[in-house]
Amino acid sequence: MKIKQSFITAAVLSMAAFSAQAQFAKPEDAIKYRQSVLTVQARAFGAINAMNQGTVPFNATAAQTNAHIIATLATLPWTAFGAGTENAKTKPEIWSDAAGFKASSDKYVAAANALETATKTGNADQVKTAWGALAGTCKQCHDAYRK
Ligand code: ASC
Repeated sequence: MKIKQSFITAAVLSMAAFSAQAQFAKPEDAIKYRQSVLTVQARAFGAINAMNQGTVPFNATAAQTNAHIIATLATLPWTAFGAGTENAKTKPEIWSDAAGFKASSDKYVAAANALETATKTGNADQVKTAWGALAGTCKQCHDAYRK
Protein backbone atom coordinates (compact mmCIF):
# COMPACT_ATOMS: atom_id res chain seq x y z
CA MET A 1 0.00 0.00 0.00
CA LYS A 2 2.80 2.39 0.98
CA ILE A 3 4.68 1.61 -2.21
CA LYS A 4 1.59 2.05 -4.32
CA GLN A 5 0.85 5.42 -2.75
CA SER A 6 4.35 6.75 -3.25
CA PHE A 7 4.29 5.51 -6.82
CA ILE A 8 1.07 7.39 -7.48
CA THR A 9 2.43 10.49 -5.75
CA ALA A 10 5.56 10.37 -7.89
CA ALA A 11 3.50 9.86 -11.04
CA VAL A 12 1.23 12.80 -10.25
CA LEU A 13 4.18 15.05 -9.40
CA SER A 14 5.99 14.16 -12.60
CA MET A 15 2.83 14.79 -14.62
CA ALA A 16 2.53 18.23 -13.03
CA ALA A 17 6.16 18.98 -13.86
CA PHE A 18 5.66 17.79 -17.42
CA SER A 19 2.58 19.89 -18.03
CA ALA A 20 4.30 23.00 -16.62
CA GLN A 21 7.32 22.55 -18.87
CA ALA A 22 5.78 21.08 -21.96
CA GLN A 23 2.93 23.53 -22.27
CA PHE A 24 3.76 23.99 -25.96
CA ALA A 25 4.77 21.22 -28.32
CA LYS A 26 6.70 23.58 -30.62
CA PRO A 27 8.25 27.06 -30.23
CA GLU A 28 5.87 28.27 -32.98
CA ASP A 29 2.93 27.24 -30.81
CA ALA A 30 4.22 29.38 -27.93
CA ILE A 31 4.79 32.34 -30.25
CA LYS A 32 1.33 32.03 -31.74
CA TYR A 33 -0.22 31.75 -28.28
CA ARG A 34 1.45 34.85 -26.84
CA GLN A 35 0.82 36.89 -29.99
CA SER A 36 -2.85 35.87 -29.98
CA VAL A 37 -3.31 36.84 -26.33
CA LEU A 38 -1.57 40.19 -26.86
CA THR A 39 -3.66 40.83 -30.00
CA VAL A 40 -6.92 40.33 -28.12
CA GLN A 41 -5.70 42.64 -25.34
CA ALA A 42 -4.57 45.29 -27.83
CA ARG A 43 -8.03 45.31 -29.36
CA ALA A 44 -9.71 45.86 -25.98
CA PHE A 45 -7.07 48.45 -25.13
CA GLY A 46 -7.80 50.29 -28.37
CA ALA A 47 -11.54 50.21 -27.70
CA ILE A 48 -11.02 52.06 -24.41
CA ASN A 49 -8.61 54.48 -26.05
CA ALA A 50 -11.28 55.36 -28.63
CA MET A 51 -13.45 56.52 -25.70
CA ASN A 52 -10.55 58.41 -24.16
CA GLN A 53 -9.97 60.19 -27.46
CA GLY A 54 -13.66 60.91 -27.94
CA THR A 55 -13.76 58.92 -31.19
CA VAL A 56 -16.64 57.01 -29.64
CA PRO A 57 -18.72 58.24 -26.68
CA PHE A 58 -17.70 57.07 -23.20
CA ASN A 59 -19.63 53.95 -22.29
CA ALA A 60 -18.99 52.69 -18.77
CA THR A 61 -20.20 49.16 -19.49
CA ALA A 62 -18.05 48.82 -22.60
CA ALA A 63 -15.05 50.19 -20.72
CA GLN A 64 -15.59 47.63 -17.97
CA THR A 65 -16.05 44.76 -20.43
CA ASN A 66 -12.85 45.65 -22.27
CA ALA A 67 -10.85 46.20 -19.08
CA HIS A 68 -12.05 42.82 -17.85
CA ILE A 69 -10.74 41.20 -21.05
CA ILE A 70 -7.36 42.85 -20.55
CA ALA A 71 -7.12 41.96 -16.85
CA THR A 72 -8.21 38.37 -17.48
CA LEU A 73 -5.57 37.82 -20.16
CA ALA A 74 -2.80 39.92 -18.60
CA THR A 75 -1.04 37.06 -16.81
CA LEU A 76 -1.10 34.69 -19.78
CA PRO A 77 1.50 35.72 -22.39
CA TRP A 78 4.59 35.49 -20.19
CA THR A 79 4.84 31.72 -19.78
CA ALA A 80 4.95 31.52 -23.58
CA PHE A 81 8.36 33.25 -23.59
CA GLY A 82 10.18 30.03 -22.72
CA ALA A 83 13.71 29.20 -23.78
CA GLY A 84 13.98 28.64 -27.53
CA THR A 85 10.98 30.80 -28.43
CA GLU A 86 12.92 33.84 -29.67
CA ASN A 87 11.67 35.42 -32.88
CA ALA A 88 12.17 38.60 -34.91
CA LYS A 89 10.57 40.76 -32.18
CA THR A 90 12.26 39.40 -29.07
CA LYS A 91 15.38 40.93 -27.56
CA PRO A 92 17.81 38.49 -25.86
CA GLU A 93 17.25 40.45 -22.62
CA ILE A 94 13.97 38.55 -22.13
CA TRP A 95 16.12 35.58 -21.12
CA SER A 96 19.38 37.24 -20.00
CA ASP A 97 17.39 39.56 -17.71
CA ALA A 98 14.61 37.16 -16.77
CA ALA A 99 14.05 38.90 -13.41
CA GLY A 100 13.61 42.25 -15.15
CA PHE A 101 11.22 40.75 -17.67
CA LYS A 102 9.21 39.23 -14.83
CA ALA A 103 9.14 42.57 -12.97
CA SER A 104 8.04 44.28 -16.17
CA SER A 105 5.19 41.84 -16.78
CA ASP A 106 4.17 42.10 -13.11
CA LYS A 107 3.81 45.88 -13.56
CA TYR A 108 1.65 45.26 -16.59
CA VAL A 109 -0.60 42.86 -14.67
CA ALA A 110 -0.93 45.33 -11.78
CA ALA A 111 -1.80 48.18 -14.16
CA ALA A 112 -4.33 45.98 -15.99
CA ASN A 113 -6.04 45.20 -12.67
CA ALA A 114 -5.98 48.90 -11.76
CA LEU A 115 -7.64 49.74 -15.08
CA GLU A 116 -10.39 47.24 -14.41
CA THR A 117 -10.91 48.75 -10.95
CA ALA A 118 -11.05 52.23 -12.49
CA THR A 119 -13.69 51.19 -15.02
CA LYS A 120 -15.90 50.03 -12.15
CA THR A 121 -16.17 53.64 -10.96
CA GLY A 122 -17.84 54.61 -14.23
CA ASN A 123 -15.73 57.77 -14.18
CA ALA A 124 -14.24 58.58 -17.61
CA ASP A 125 -11.31 60.58 -16.18
CA GLN A 126 -10.28 57.76 -13.88
CA VAL A 127 -10.45 55.33 -16.79
CA LYS A 128 -8.33 57.63 -18.92
CA THR A 129 -5.67 57.97 -16.20
CA ALA A 130 -5.53 54.23 -15.53
CA TRP A 131 -5.41 53.54 -19.27
CA GLY A 132 -2.41 55.89 -19.57
CA ALA A 133 -0.64 54.09 -16.74
CA LEU A 134 -1.24 50.76 -18.45
CA ALA A 135 0.05 52.14 -21.77
CA GLY A 136 3.21 53.18 -19.91
CA THR A 137 3.80 49.62 -18.77
CA CYS A 138 3.36 48.34 -22.35
CA LYS A 139 5.95 50.85 -23.51
CA GLN A 140 8.56 50.18 -20.82
CA CYS A 141 8.44 46.46 -21.61
CA HIS A 142 8.61 47.07 -25.37
CA ASP A 143 11.55 49.45 -24.98
CA ALA A 144 13.51 46.96 -22.90
CA TYR A 145 12.51 43.62 -24.41
CA ARG A 146 11.01 44.07 -27.88
CA LYS A 147 12.86 44.85 -31.09
C1 ASC B 1 -1.29 48.57 -27.94
C2 ASC B 1 -0.25 48.01 -28.68
C3 ASC B 1 0.90 48.36 -28.10
C4 ASC B 1 0.64 49.15 -26.88
C5 ASC B 1 1.42 50.42 -26.77
C6 ASC B 1 1.16 51.13 -25.47
O1 ASC B 1 -2.46 48.46 -28.17
O2 ASC B 1 -0.36 47.26 -29.76
O3 ASC B 1 2.09 48.05 -28.50
O4 ASC B 1 -0.77 49.32 -26.89
O5 ASC B 1 1.11 51.26 -27.82
O6 ASC B 1 2.17 52.03 -25.18
